[in-house]
Amino acid sequence: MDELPVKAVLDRIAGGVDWIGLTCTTLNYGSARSVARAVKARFPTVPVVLGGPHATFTAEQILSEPDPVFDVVVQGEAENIVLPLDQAFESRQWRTLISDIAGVCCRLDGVVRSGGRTAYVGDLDALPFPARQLLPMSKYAAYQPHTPIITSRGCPFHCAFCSAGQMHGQTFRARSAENVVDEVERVVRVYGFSTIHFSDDTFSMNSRRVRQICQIMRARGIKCRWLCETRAETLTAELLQDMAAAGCFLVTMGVESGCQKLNDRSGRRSHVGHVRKAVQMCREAGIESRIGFVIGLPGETADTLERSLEFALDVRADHVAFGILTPYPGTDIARFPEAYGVRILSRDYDNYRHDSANVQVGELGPEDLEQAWLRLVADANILPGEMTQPLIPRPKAMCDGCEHLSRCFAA
Ligand code: B12
Repeated sequence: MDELPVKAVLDRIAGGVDWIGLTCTTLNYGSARSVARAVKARFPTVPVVLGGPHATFTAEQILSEPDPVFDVVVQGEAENIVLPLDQAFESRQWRTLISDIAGVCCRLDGVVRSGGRTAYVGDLDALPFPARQLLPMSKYAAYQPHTPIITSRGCPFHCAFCSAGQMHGQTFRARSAENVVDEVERVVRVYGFSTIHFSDDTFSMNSRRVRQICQIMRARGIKCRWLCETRAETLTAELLQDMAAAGCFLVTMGVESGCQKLNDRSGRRSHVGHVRKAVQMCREAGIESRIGFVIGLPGETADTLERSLEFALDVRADHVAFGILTPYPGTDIARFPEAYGVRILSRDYDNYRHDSANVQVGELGPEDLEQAWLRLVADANILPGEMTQPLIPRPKAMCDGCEHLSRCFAA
């Protein structure tokens, strides 16, 4: 949120640090690398560690780059590995000390060695809440009224375009309702946020837990609004009524394609009929709905694109979002593109953006997909009064010469 120029970051590091940790998704890997390069140039002996979903699936590739700027890549969840890493970095022999830790990928004697994956955190309630006190929270609160809270990890589904299950495992692990509401209460009462974004992949995977969360929020008289992301088939009319009574104002669900066959082919294991029903139930409960589509799923044709548009217009959700298929590392589409009839045109992650395509899907090339995206966005938007601004501002392209560390919102 500070949007610090790289120089300011370097000045902070000059205050003295033992090691540097960076996170990134695929889209901002380039920014993470630029920062790491600047750090290495000025502080060559400070170990620089990269983690996160992109790093987890491309660790060996990252450390094999010519002129590598990262010393270590952590593969998987980090909570149980940060302390051993920290202790090892106190020693000059840290490379040898860390090379046997599960989840550490590093270079030892010029050879890249991967220690596999970290163990998943078993008891999420045992983790402390995010250390918001270390961040300029008043700036976040001034920028937008909502803040994210993650209440679960792991996804039992295996959609070909998503890596969540591979990243956090296929077993759903959730924090208890009390623990979740404790964090909500702190965020509302201490930091003054009025809106919570439950950013879980599938917030209502366990409906009993969500009911408990709602009940405890009401019992404690917590005054806030909230939104969540989930799968349509996990919702019922009763659950949505409970959620509305506890402050839920928006539910986001994936449709992916209006053509069920495409969803089946991507292993989506959810029916478009569920979404139609869930949107209706949301409306009856007084909750807005937002549905998301992926353009360019395996099997996509001009005809299936029309089906998605028809579905988007017909189902009458309050918000509609379209994204272009991106073969993120770790997804089945990135690993086995031929099996899905997809050709990946670039594995250079600097070319990956949320608004452009780098895949050929059957007859549809990147330009076809980009044009389809523009047309569907425009056509879906013409519904009078149905579309509103996205809740989270869309990042603009990095402005020329911009030194900001994250994608620039100011342009
Ligand atoms: C909340 C969320 C968002 C939020 C905030 C993003 C953020 N940067 O935190 C918003 C809505 C802004 C967002 C946007 C996007 N997101 Co998003 N998002 C998520 C979501 C649902 C939860 C992230 C989270 O907090 N997870 C919980 C924590 C505990 O897990 P974690 O982040 O992986 O971190 C753990 C480890 O990775 C590791 N770790 C992470 N960083 C570091 C650093 C160090 C030094 C170490 C040692 C370890 C380490 O330890 C952590 C604790 O265990 C994930 C899905 C998921 N279930 O993770 C997708 C996910 C991260 N998003 C994804 C994508 C694709 C996007 C977008 C590109 C979507 C789009 N088309 O615009 C944008 C990109 C934004 C950007 N520029 O980075 C993908 C990333 C895939 C990839 N290879 O990059 C994911 C994995 C979803 C998916 N199913 O594929 N997203």
